[in-house]
Amino acid sequence: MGRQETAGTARNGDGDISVAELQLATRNSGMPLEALDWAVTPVGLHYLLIHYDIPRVDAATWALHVDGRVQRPLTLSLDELRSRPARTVAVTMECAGNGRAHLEPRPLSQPWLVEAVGTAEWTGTPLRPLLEDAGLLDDAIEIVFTGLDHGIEGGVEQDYARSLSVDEASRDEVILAYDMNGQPLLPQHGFPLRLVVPGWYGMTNVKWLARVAAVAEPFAGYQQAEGYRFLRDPDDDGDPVTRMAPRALMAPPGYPDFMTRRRFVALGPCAVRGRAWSGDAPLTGVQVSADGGRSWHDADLDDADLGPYAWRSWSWTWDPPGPGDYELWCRARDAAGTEQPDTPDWNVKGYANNAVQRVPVTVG
Ligand SMILES: Nc1nc2c(c(=O)[nH]1)N[C@H]1C(S)=C(S)[C@@H](COP(=O)(O)O)O[C@H]1N2
Ligand SMILES: [Mo]
Repeated sequence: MGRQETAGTARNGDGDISVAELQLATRNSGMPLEALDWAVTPVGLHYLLIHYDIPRVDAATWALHVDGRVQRPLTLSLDELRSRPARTVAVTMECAGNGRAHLEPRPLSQPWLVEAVGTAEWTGTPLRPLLEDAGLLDDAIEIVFTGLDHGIEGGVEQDYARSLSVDEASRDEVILAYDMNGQPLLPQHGFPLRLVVPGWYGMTNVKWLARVAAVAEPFAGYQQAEGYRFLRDPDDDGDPVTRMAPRALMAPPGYPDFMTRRRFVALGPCAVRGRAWSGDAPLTGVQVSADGGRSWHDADLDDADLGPYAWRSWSWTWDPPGPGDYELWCRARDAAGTEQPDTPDWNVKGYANNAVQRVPVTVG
């Protein structure tokens, strides 16, 4: 590392990935795009994003504290949480930094291309009844969720923590999850307990949860007030990052070249498949282009089998006019009228870049 770099505070305009970025990229793995073939991502293929270190937690001594502006502070063991009413929700989770490495200049942080996504069946206990048992005081406006992991970011030493408004935290689908795809959470996914907020970008889903606290003031912690905001310039306050923008991804067809990952397919009709989601509004369509966005074709979109919070599969048959080099593009749109842009919308920290995926393919 030639110079000291701090994630999210510096920019790299020269196009080269630095050792500091590589160091993040080797810890935080993406979902290999061929795993789009699974409706529910096998746990080991789900993407990972860990800001600091993975805490080692002893479930026998761990407890969740529910306190702050409540009438009755609660302390719950993992067994007590598991004996409460349970709910399973299929959720597509995507890191807010997905797409960051395609931005120019590239914001310095985890350099995702498009692979920071996965879908899991999370089982846990709904949060709202727990807040009701604790009894929120009238002045409670937000709930702060704090993890056991600790580090320094933007010069601030902190426990990883995020907040939600009482209204958002009280939605039916918000759960405290202890199982992922029917198995106890793995250490890297937040064992023994994590928050799951369907529809929101990944940062909301606090792992290694230790404390749920009601507060009477807007939470001003780093991950709320400094991180995860859309900034046009570094001095901006910016709007908070919240729900996932629409995105379609394709499982690249054919087979890859090892180094470039360019795809090779035989001449003839080619099935192009993928999955698409939006955290803002229901999906209304997916389109594919094989000519650099000049013409678009409607893909078939499957039923929302996994429920409203998970991706849907799509497919389209491509009949290339002849041998040669092509680029396949895909894009999703949702009922809020949002469609993926051809080119990225740049912001200082590189969030929510949902520009269309481009897959180079050679037809032979
Ligand atoms: N405590 C804690 N929770 C966390 C994080 C973290 O670093 N610490 N990373 C967040 C981010 S940025 C993302 S994208 C998701 C990733 O969840 P996963 O690793 O299970 O896919 O967890 C979120 N929850
Ligand atoms: Mo993230």
